[in-house]
This record gives sequence, C-alpha cells and structure tokens, in this order.
Amino acid sequence: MTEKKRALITGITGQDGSYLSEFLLDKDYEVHGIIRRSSSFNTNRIDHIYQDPHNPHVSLFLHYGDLTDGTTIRRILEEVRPVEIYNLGAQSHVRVSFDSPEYTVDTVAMGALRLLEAIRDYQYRTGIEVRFYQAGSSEMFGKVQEVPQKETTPFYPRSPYSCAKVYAHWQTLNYRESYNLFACNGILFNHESPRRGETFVTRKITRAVARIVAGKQKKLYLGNLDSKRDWGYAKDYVRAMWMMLQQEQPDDYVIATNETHSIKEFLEIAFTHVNLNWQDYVEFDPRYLRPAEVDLLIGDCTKAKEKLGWQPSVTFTELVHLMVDSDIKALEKSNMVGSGFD
Ligand code: NAP
Ligand code: F7E
Repeated sequence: MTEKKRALITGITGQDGSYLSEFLLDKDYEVHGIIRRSSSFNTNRIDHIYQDPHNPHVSLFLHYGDLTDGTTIRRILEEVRPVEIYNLGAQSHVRVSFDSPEYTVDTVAMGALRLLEAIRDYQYRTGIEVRFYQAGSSEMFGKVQEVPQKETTPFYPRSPYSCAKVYAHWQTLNYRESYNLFACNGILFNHESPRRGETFVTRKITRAVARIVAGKQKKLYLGNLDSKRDWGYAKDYVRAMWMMLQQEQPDDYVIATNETHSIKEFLEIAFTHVNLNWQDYVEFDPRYLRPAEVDLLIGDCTKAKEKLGWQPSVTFTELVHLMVDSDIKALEKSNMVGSGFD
C-alpha cells in the first residue's frame, strides 16, 4: 500500500484551515494541524471532521503549537514529516493589528520566518522536499498603485498586519531563491463563507441580518461603508492554494474574482434578500474606523486562470445570499448570543 501524502496546516481551526482540511482529506491526504491551547474550545470549525486518534485508520491529527514558538514548530515538523505545509495561521484581523501590532507581527511575519527556517534545516538534513504555501493578502497592496492589482503591482501596506504579510511574502520569495525551497506566495483577495470570523464585516452583516429577522437585534453598528473589496468564496480559494503546490515550479499568484463591491452594496444585497431596507438598521460607530484605510481592492487573477486553470465558482450575489441563509439557519438551530466584541 502506498503511503498517504502528509500535509501540515497552521491555522487549521480558522476559516481557510477548516475548508482546506476537508479538501485534502477528500484527496486522501493525511492531514496534520497545529492548534493553540485555549481555555475554551477553539475547534468548532473542524469538529465535524475530527477523528478519534485511537482509530487505526485516522487521517486527521492535531498538534499543540504556536507560530510564536519556534522550538515546537521544529519538533512538529520532525514528527509529522509533511511533504506540503500550508501556513494559514495568523492574527488576521486588520483593525485589531493596530491595537496589537507586536503580537500580529510576531505571528504573521516572524511565524513565517520560523517555518521557513525549520523547513530549510529539515530539507538540508534529510534531502526530502517540503512544499510551502504562504497565505499572502491583498491588504499588501493597501494604497493601491495600480488598478486592478496583479502579481507585479507594487505593495503599499497600510496596517501592522499588512506590513507583516509583506515581510512574510518577501522572505518566502527569498528562501525560494536562496535555498531552492518549493515556496509559493498566494496573494488572496478577501474570501468569505458561513465560517468567516464573526467580526469581519461580511459575517458581521449577515449575522446581524439573521438576528434582526429573528427579533434579537435592533441596530447594526459599522464603520466605513465606502471601502471596496474583491470578495470571493473561501472554498474556491483553498483549492487554489493546493493547485499552487502541485505545479512543476514554485511561483506567486493573485487569487481574486476581478470584481469589486462596496460595503454598501453588500448591505443592500444582504438586507434586500430578507425584504428589509439596510438604511433602517445600520448606524455609524467611529470605533470601527481604522487609523489608515484600504479604499479599493480589485484583483486580476489572469495568471492563476492561465497557469493553474483556477477560477472562482460563486458570484458576489450568491456569496451574500448563501451567508445570510446560513446564518438564518444557524440561528434557528441554536440561540446565538452576541459577544459584544465586534
Ligand atoms: P482566521 O479564520 O482568522 O484563522 C486564523 C487561524 O490562525 C486560526 O486557526 C487561529 O487559531 C490561528 N492562529 C492565530 N494566531 C496564531 C498563533 N500565534 N499561532 C498559531 N496559530 C494561530 O483566518 P482565515 O480567514 O482562515 O485566513 C487564513 C490565512 O489567510 C491567514 O493567514 C490570513 O491572514 C490569510 N488571508 C485571509 C484572507 C481572507 O479574506 N480570509 C485573505 C488573504 C489572506 P484560533 O482558532 O485558535 O484563533
Ligand atoms: O473589513 C470596513 C473596514 O475586517 C473590510 C482579512 O481577512 O481581508 C480581511 O481584511 C472593510 C474595511 O476585512 C466595519 O473598514 C466597516 O474597509 O471585513 P474586514 P479586511 O480588513 O478587508 C484581507 C484580504 C485579509 O488578509 C485579512 O486577514 O469593511 N468596515 N465597518 C468594517 N470592518 C469590520 N471588521 N467591522 C466593521 O464594523
């Protein structure tokens, strides 16, 4: 019997980590994920694919670790011996990165470097190739220097988060060129789903719509409604990550839908879907403004289409509808309680 391919995922408990795990398990991979110790359960996005480790045919394994802890990362790499590593772990909230810049940079920038260093040593010592995916972000384009943005568009990051992602991007490229690592940067534009964190604007809106319909919420407080984003569906985007690591040569790719929409347009579609008018519910709260904003993002994913054969499968309107429908269903199933931290 041939051995299963082994993949290691940082950030397996996040939106993308959970979809990527499902995708790789479907492809018959053995999937290993790094999870953080938490005082409350943080595995709800992967509970449905969790397997009892006592089962001899188990193919999903979880390891305690943290991107700020290089020793543990090295130990996990030695134990797991993966052929592919997907670095999805991050303090990924742009607004929060202004409040916690050092921690964000430690996780996002230094975390990527710790992984690259561990892979470099492991590969040098064992001669085994480890393919590396770095979760780059359209936030790196920040104050955009070109419309639409593609792989060659200069970066102009506007937050601690995106400065850290730019560092991780260049280190990934640097390790590829210096040590011949098979290391790829995905430059992914915003991608959403019913599993999106509740404090990102899309999910905050769709969750509020569900709660308003159910009579559990009266108002929705938001910040800047004029910024524009290129929003896609997370399931489509994790497929692109895997495709990058299956190519003959490592490279960097923009993954996007080539469309841009404002927060107002998102609100319009989400509220109209349940026959409500968003202007009756949305209030401005300056708390949600950022010290520096990214006004417009729109990606050009021609390279990914031509070289990977990748393309998105869900339209903007379908995405908004599927998120609203999912939150309505989830609320019907359980009594959702607002956390207050949004
Ligand atoms: P997410 O839902 O916020 O998930 C982040 C993951 O990272 C979670 O599993 C989290 O663990 C983990 N994590 C946080 N700090 C960590 C640390 N110090 N050590 C180890 N793990 C840590 O993010 P996502 O939306 O799935 O995004 C995945 C990756 O793509 C991130 O790197 C993000 O920056 C990047 N990205 C996202 C988008 C997007 O639109 N979604 C676009 C471009 C790039 P807990 O569950 O314990 O918090
Ligand atoms: O904000 C505006 C906010 O937090 C989108 C992360 O996954 O995608 C994400 O970063 C826009 C911004 O996502 C609220 O000012 C208004 O203009 O949903 P967001 P983001 O900052 O684009 C990129 C690609 C990543 O890499 C990141 O990891 O919405 N906005 N009012 C608001 N945003 C939030 N969160 N909350 C509000 O109340």
